[in-house]
Amino acid sequence: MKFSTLLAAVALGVVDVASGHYIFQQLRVGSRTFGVYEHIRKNTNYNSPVTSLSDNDLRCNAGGSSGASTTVVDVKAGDSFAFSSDVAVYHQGPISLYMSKAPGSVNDYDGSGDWFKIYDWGPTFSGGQASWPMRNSYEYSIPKCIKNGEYLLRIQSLAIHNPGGTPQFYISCAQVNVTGGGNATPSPTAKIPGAFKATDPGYTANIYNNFHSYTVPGPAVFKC
Ligand SMILES: *[C@@H]1O[C@H](CO)[C@@H](O)[C@H](O)[C@H]1NC(C)=O
Ligand SMILES: [Cu+2]
Repeated sequence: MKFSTLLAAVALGVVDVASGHYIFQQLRVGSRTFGVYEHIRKNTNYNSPVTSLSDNDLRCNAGGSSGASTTVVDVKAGDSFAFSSDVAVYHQGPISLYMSKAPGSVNDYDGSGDWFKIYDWGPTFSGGQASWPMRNSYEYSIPKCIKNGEYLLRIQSLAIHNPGGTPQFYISCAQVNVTGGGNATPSPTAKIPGAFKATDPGYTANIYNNFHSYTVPGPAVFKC
């Protein structure tokens, strides 16, 4: 690539300049902000994405198949929480939040069970322009109606800034112990991997060309 072409590509965000990207590394629950990787499974791939749609690392990132590196935090159903990243998210694409109930202790849970989605941040279209929710912190609340118990709480940034290239998944999982919940059985659910397909319109979208609508990949959001 000629240097001038490279500069143009960098300006458009088409090329990743550094090998580094970003990682969700900090959790807040209510007014309590925890330390880096406190209650979040520590990944082993620095701040790199997962790019294979069939890899178990899509669940909780590379190195995140167990909770050996961290601990569990009590959360009340309805509590607000937030995931923060080391640097603000700077790749365009949707951000989603998922949960999966551990069959026993969440520390030992590999995320192979059912996942339900609790929230999506997609693009906003205005005046022919799409804007994406790219920021440092993503806040939502634990659904009030879900059952008490231990869960993985997962955030995913699906980076589709490079149309034609392989989309990138930036993922972290927190370990939470829900109290004060209800009796709901969340649906729809999906397995990870499996929830995201190479043919999903939200996976293949070209955000720079005739981009007027967008469907976030994965199951529909569960609402209490
Ligand atoms: C989860 O909360 C329940 C209810 O307070 C408690 O009995 C249990 O020990 C907690 N589990 C963990 C792993 O903290
Ligand atoms: Cu990147």
